[in-house]
Amino acid sequence: QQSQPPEVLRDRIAAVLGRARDRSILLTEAVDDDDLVRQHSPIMSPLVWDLAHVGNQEELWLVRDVGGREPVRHDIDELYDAFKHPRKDRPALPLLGPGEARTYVATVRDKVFDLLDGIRFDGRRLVADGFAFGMIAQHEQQHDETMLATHQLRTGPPVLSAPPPPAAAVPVTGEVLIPAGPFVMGSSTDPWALDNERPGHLVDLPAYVLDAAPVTNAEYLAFVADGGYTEPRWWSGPGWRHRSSAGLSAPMHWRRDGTGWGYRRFGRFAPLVPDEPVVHVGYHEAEAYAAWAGKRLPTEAEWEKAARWDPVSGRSRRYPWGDQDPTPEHANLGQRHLAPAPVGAYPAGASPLGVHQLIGDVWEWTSSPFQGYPGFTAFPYREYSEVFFGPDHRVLRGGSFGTDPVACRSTFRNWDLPIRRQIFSGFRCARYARPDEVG
Ligand code: AVJ
Ligand code: FE
Repeated sequence: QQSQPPEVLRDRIAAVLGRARDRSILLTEAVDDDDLVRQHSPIMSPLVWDLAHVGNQEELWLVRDVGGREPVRHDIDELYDAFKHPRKDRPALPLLGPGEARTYVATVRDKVFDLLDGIRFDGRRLVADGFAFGMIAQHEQQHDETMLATHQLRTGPPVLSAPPPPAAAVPVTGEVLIPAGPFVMGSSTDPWALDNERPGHLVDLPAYVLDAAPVTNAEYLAFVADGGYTEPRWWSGPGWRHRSSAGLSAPMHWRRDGTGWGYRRFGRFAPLVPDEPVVHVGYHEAEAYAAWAGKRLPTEAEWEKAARWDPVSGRSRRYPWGDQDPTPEHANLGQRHLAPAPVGAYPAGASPLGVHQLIGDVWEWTSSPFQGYPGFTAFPYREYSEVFFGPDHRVLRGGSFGTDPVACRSTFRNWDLPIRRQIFSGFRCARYARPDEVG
């Protein structure tokens, strides 16, 4: 990507920071102060922790590091260091209260806009192309998505609302053959790509077949109805042990009543929409479904090639549809809707080979453990990615309806533990191409 004139970059930074803050405010003003300081699940922070943590990271990286300014609240760094206190312990900490947290984040933001005014986007790598500002906007949006997941976990009457996602516009079924050959995975040139997306490198893949769309509720329900959760042969050893100890029998938030299956979504109960991608499944469940279907999960390289590789030019692009930023016609992103859209709702977002809804709707589990690419170097801090490398975490790709476009592109890598399902996670299946299919 080309460098932009500084005034264009400054406006873009102001826009993405502003959009993130509008969302943080929306998510934290939707509930009362009691609710903000309460822990809705032991695996989530109180919303007020996320809010002040977002401000603290912004203070550390932009106010102090980039701007060289005096600390705003040096005394609270330790409280908002995610590595110092596990989520379950956060409610007992002497956290900033709701009013203090709001004042704090606003004070930090004022200083950031002040220093943004006079900045030159050159010299240090942290500042070049506005990287640190992009990183902080992505960080706030990632926490906004986490706060949205906390909203989904809270009980009580609904406080969030949004128009329903668009209906299916085209039929999308079956699988797509991705021909053998190399493609560029990751990026060394995307200015706001995070450290774990770098460097760009060639990956050569044999031909494979990928589902044209994420697995839907109707498809997943067939697995449930076929006894998928009571049949150990579909599950890995650790998957079956977790299924048994946690007593899993369906995706998180699913409920069965007299008339059939439905889900509780942001405080409302609704019948399952059959052609909507399944959401709130863990890696173990995705893997078991794929085995039941006679398939497997894609590797992250397979997922990324389908989402970037242009068969005409051979080039890797930023999104399945090309290099243009996502619009509401391309993908279900940015919490515009509070649900994934049915399969076929985004024909404009399909890849040239006809793979749909790779971006938005649901994060997609891949079979890949989270690792650094060849030549990886942590930047600017090891605790963003490097400390999570290893076999414990699996990579998720593509973003969900709760992911902002600034934190979503075909190179973006998310990761989580295989048991996690409070996130907006779904999946699609893959398989190796048969010789007769490759031709
Ligand atoms: C990339 C979503 C796994 O929320 O744990 C936020 C992002 N890192 N603050 C997370 C993150 C530091 C991270 N994920
Ligand atoms: Fe964080």
